[in-house]
Amino acid sequence: MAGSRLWFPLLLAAALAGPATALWPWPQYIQTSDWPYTISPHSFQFQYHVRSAAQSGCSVLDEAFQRYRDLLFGSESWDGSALTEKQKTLEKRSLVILVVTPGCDQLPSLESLENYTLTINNEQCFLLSETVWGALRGLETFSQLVWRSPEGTFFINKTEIEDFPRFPHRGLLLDTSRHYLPLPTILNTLDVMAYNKFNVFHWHLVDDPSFPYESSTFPELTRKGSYNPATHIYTAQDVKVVIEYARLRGIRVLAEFDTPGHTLSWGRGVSGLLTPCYSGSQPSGTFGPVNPILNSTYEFMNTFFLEVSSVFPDFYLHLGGDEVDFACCFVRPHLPCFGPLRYSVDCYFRKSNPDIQDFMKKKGFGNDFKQLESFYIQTLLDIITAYGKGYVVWQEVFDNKVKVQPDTIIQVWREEIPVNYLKELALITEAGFRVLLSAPWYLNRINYGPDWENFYMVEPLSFEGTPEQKALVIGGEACMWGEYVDSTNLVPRLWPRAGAVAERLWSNKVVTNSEFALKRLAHFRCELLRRGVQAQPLNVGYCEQEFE
Ligand code: CP6
Repeated sequence: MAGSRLWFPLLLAAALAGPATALWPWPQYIQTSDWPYTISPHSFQFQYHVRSAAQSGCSVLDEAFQRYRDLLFGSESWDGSALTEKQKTLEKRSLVILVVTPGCDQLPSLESLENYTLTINNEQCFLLSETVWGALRGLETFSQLVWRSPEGTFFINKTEIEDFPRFPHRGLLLDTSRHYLPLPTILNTLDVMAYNKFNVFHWHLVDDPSFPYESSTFPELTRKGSYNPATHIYTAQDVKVVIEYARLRGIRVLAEFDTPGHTLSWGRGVSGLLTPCYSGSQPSGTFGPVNPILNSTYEFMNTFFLEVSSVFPDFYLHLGGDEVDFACCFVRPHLPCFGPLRYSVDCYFRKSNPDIQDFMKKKGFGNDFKQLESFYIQTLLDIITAYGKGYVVWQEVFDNKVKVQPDTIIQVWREEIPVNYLKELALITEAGFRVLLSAPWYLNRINYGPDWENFYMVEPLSFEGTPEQKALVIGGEACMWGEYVDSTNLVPRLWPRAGAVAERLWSNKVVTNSEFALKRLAHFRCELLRRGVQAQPLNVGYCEQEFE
C-alpha cells in the first residue's frame, strides 16, 4: 500500500509541473493539486494551536516565524489599513502550528525527530509535528509551496504532505583552516543549509595551515597558529553565536579537532607537541604528527579537550585521525642502501627519529607505525570518553584496526583505497559500527558539466549487507575542503550542488528520477537567488525573475 501511496502522487506532481512541484528536497508523501488558495500578506499569520506544546515565547519558532514571513513576503510592512473589512475576513488564511512534545530551549541531537505533516485545504493551513525541529522542516516546506502570480498575488495550492528524513545525520563540512571564513559567511551558509533540510554543520576548524579557534586554556595556539590573531580567528563569542544560530535552525554543530596528523599549526603555539623529523642524526627542523610517545602530549590533550568538550555542547566531537603520515618523519632511507642491505630494518631506521624507535621497541610494536598510531588514538579516545562525549573519526581509524568504543561513528571519505567506498561501508557495518558517507560527495572538486547528478545518483545503501548493517548507515556529509575555496567562491560552489546530497539524505530511496530532479533543482536555484543566495546555474536557461 505504501508503494502506491507514494508513486501515484509523485507521477501526478511530475505531470503538473506547477508551483507546488517546486519542492526541494522532495517530501516522503505528497498529494497535491492545482487548486489555489490566495494568501494575503496583510492578514497572514503564523499561529500556535491552543493545544500546541510550544507557544508564543518559544524562541526557535517565534524567530522562525519572523524569518519565514520575510522570506515569503519580503520585509515590507504590508499595511492592511487600506483593505475593506470584507476583504480582511475573506482573505484570512493563516498557518496554524501544533507541536506535540514540549522543548524550545534544547539543542537538536542525532536522535531528534524531524517528522511533520502539512495540510492545506478549504478549511485551514495546518502544520503538525512531534517536535519544534519537525516544525522548522515543515515551515521550510510551507515556504516553498507559496507562489506568486505575475500580478503579484500570493497563492498556495491544496496539498497534503507527510514528511520525515530518510537519514538522521545530514551534514555539510566547511574547512576554516585552509582559508578563514568570516563569521557572516558561516551564518549565511547555515541559513541555506536549513533551506535544504541539512541538520549538521561539520566544522573542520583547524588543520595544518592555520588554527583560527581561540582557545582559552592555550591562547598561544591561536596567537601563533592563526593567519592573523587580530582578524582571522573565531572568538569564544563567535563560537557561541554559530552554535545558537545553528540551533535556531535545527542544525547541530559537530566540531572537528583533527589529530594526530594535520596539526602543523598546533605546533607553532605548543612547543614539543609535534614529532621532530630527522635528517641524518640531527633533527631536520621539520615536524610530523603529534608526538605519541610523550606524557606531555597526553597532558596537553587532556586539558585542551576538557575545554573543547564544554565549548561545544553537542554529544559528539569529531576527532579526525585521517592521513597520518608517520613514515615521512620516522623512516629515512639511507643513501648507500643498495644490494641485499636495501630491505633491512637497520637500513631503513638508521637515520630516523631515535626516540620513536626506542619507544616502539619498548612497546613491542616492531616497525608497525599503525600500532603507534593506534596507541595515540586509543589514549585520546579514553580522554574523550571520560568527558562523557561520543566521537566521530575518519575511516583510517577503522582501517588501521584501532580498538574503539562500539558506539564510535566512522566517516568514510576515501573513494577507492583501501577498497571501494561501498565495500568499506559493508566492512564497517559488518563490524557493527555506525557509519557516515562522504566519499562520493566532494563539493570542492569541480568538473565541466552537470556534476550534481553524480552526487544525486549515489545510493548509500547499495552495498551487500543485512538489514541490520544498513540500519547502521546514519547518513552522510557533503564536504567543502578549503584549499581552493574562500568566501569569494564558497556560495556558488556550494549551491545548488550540495542540494543534490541534501535530497539524497532526506527523500525516499525511490526519488531518483534526474529529469524530475533537474526541474525542481533549477526552480529551487531561482528561489535561492530570490532569497539572496548567489547559487550557480545548473545549465543553460533563465529564471522567471532576473536578479543582479
Ligand atoms: N584535509 C583533511 C583534507 C582532506 C582530508 N582531511 C581531503 C583530501 C583530499 C580530498 C578530500 C579531502 N583536505 N584534514 C581527508 C578527510 Cl579529495
